[in-house]
Amino acid sequence: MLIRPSTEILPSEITPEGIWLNRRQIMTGAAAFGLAAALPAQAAGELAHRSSPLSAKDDKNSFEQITQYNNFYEFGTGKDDPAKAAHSLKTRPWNIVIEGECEKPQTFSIEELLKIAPLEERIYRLRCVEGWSMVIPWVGFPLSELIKRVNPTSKAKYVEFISLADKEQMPGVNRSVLDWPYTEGLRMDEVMHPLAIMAVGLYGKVLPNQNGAPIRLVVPWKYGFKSAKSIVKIRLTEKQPQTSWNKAGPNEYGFYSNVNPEVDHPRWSQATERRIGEFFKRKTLMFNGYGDQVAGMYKGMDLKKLF
Ligand SMILES: Nc1nc2c(c(=O)[nH]1)N[C@H]1C(S)=C(S)[C@@H](COP(=O)(O)O)O[C@H]1N2
Ligand SMILES: [Mo]
Repeated sequence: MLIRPSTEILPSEITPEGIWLNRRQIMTGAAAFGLAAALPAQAAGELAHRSSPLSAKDDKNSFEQITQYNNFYEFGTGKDDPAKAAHSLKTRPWNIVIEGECEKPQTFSIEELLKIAPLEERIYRLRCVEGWSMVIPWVGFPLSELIKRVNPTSKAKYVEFISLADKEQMPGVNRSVLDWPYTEGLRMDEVMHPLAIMAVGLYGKVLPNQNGAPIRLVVPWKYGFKSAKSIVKIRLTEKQPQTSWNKAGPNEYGFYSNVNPEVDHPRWSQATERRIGEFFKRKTLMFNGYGDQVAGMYKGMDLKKLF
């Protein structure tokens, strides 16, 4: 067995499950030689968390599926590009600046963000607008808990989420496939909904870079593209913010983007989906199956027009 000194083990190597297990073996080996103290326990990437009654009962996709089949255009447009390229993302130091319509605009370090509220495992379905879906055991905390900290003013009607766009770390940002930085937006009631979370991990461990490390949004009743990755800025606004996908295709990607099997994408049907790992297609559920909890927010709205 090859035992490397701990300084040679990069954080980017720790995240994929196989490598983490490998590292555990390394630690066992190191302990046998009395070297365990040189390896901080935290480096294993485990996140203390509790379970949540808001988790879906669906079978989870595997760690491998969740971390090898991604959309993260900052690292390329291929499904396997993020897993190959996202090692160059530096996740420390990391801050989220919160500004705009709030009484207490402020900057939160990732260390502070990890302590906003107790971390919970939330097993959620993710439905990509392209027609595939997965079930992912996120670790995170309610987005509402973060937004409450800045005391939104009465003018705060929407919230804009802005991802990192650094050409040095993100090769895909050199190509103008989207108007960088990647931005998304939600209405204030959506932001405060208990299902909306900021995820910092999955499968009980720190978020792999390709899944939006160190912190990303997850809004399970909307198409996957609303769940912006690697967020560096949050802006509370009076007017509905622009979003990258809406700018790229205004008649294809609306502001709301609620999962809706009855409203087709102009180029394909949204009635069915393929769960990654399954052969037969499934019927897509209204609001991705979260209708009991979220439909009330859209009462009286024409969801064909406000898609
Ligand atoms: N910054 C950023 N966030 C992003 C994307 C992206 O390209 N850039 N892709 C979105 C899309 S289309 C989907 S389906 C989900 C995929 O999340 P996952 O790779 O963790 O499953 O991330 C979303 N968040
Ligand atoms: Mo997506």
